[in-house]
Amino acid sequence: MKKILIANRGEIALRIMKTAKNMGIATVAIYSEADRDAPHVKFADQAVCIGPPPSNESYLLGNNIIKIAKELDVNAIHPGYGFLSENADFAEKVEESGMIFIGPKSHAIRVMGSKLAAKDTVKAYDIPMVPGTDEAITDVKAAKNIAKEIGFPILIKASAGGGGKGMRIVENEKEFEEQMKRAISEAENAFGDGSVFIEKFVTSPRHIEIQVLADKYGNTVHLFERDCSIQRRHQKVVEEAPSAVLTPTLREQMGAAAVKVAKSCDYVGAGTVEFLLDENLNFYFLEMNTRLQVEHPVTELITGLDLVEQQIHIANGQKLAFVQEDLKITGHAFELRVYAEDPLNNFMPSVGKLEVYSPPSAKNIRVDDGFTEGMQVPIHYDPMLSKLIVYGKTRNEAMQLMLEAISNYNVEGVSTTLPFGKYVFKHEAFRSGNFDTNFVKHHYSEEKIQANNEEEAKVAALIALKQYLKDSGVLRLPK
Ligand code: MV4
Repeated sequence: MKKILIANRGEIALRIMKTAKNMGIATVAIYSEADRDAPHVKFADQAVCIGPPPSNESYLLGNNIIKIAKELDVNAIHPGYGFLSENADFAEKVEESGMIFIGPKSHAIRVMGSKLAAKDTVKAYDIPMVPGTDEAITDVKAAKNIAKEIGFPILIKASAGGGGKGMRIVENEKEFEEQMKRAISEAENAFGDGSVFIEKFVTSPRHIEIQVLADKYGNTVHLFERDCSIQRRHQKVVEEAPSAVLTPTLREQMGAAAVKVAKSCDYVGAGTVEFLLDENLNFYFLEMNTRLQVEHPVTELITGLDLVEQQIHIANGQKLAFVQEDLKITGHAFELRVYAEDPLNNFMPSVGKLEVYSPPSAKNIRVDDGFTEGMQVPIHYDPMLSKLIVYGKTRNEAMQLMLEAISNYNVEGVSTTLPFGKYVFKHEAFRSGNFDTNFVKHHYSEEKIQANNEEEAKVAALIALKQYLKDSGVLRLPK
């Protein structure tokens, strides 16, 4: 592999290019008109403008991207996350064009892109699943009877959904038919596929996902878990590895289950198997994400592996250089997603110019970003500014470092979710490890952040006053 094209933008494009450069592989960036001055464009060996700012006129135009790649003698395309990363047709076309798609085969993408096909595929592998139906519901009456058997609340999920899209909670029997009809028509409209199924609603789960790596020769390992329970409206906010609640035995069981899920669809490359973990530490398979994920850095820090390097080796046809027993967890890592959003105004996107942009820089702090001072935050894409990632020997040490890193992160010109992150990392429920996916709903309000800020403003004012009184000689403290 001599040259790869990165079919993405922002921090992940830059992240992938850095590894490629380290490996001596040339890089091609693509960019929309909104991203002319973006770091990923400057960092690449070559860069091609592919169209106007809207994604569906630029980053989502697979055929155009493939054409450009061919013209530039590109050997492989890395899709990053989002955009075309889980588009089976795109993966197929890349390979038909004689290039390598850095990711799994289209078969795995297709199967895991359908929740029902995924359930069907893993069926023979003895993977624990939430009680529910495993076929699309056609008969609402029959489905209601099943729901009664399972017990309310139940969750209606769209087969073509994922990441929380197309889900509906039904609290009781009375609502069932109405909600079911709505769910089907919504799925039809959103995904062009009205297939829905039901599951028992696990009310206070943790969201645990297992990173897997598989080469082309049937060797598959897991790289332990990430706990992604701190979410806001299905948007992950904080991720950590390892989880504060997994025992070594449970870790081994979930890891083994994840490897089986990967094998069930002949998975190749880096992938993630999502599970729910209930209060009694029962785990259930949810879905598999067939891409490199946003939160992959926490896994890199605790395993010492570069996941992009692994993806490239695998895509190149190399055998995994290690077996499961070679892998171990060292230390603890957190990732905080920093968004250009206002946590004091319902997380409204806060676009504008980064008048000041100064991320922290110190040992065991990693900032994956795609911005520099003076840049405009574009309105056309995800408003994530960066990922603030820290590493420590212990969970406590890493939490402490995160708080320091947040304090040393200066952004002016746009609002950011940094104060929200600070609130999380100071919260007792989070610090103790005693939290689930309802953390934000239960513990967060704008007033609380405001109170946090005011408390700090008071302390800062008192310190300034004391200094002033000292300097002016009014206050003399005994030695
Ligand atoms: C669930 C669930 C509870 N019970 N399934 C969310 C993302 C998608 N991958 C699956 N998700 C969930 N599936 C059952 N049977 C809880 C979640 C879930 C969630 C649900 C509502 C509100 C916030 C949530 C955060 C994480 C996971």
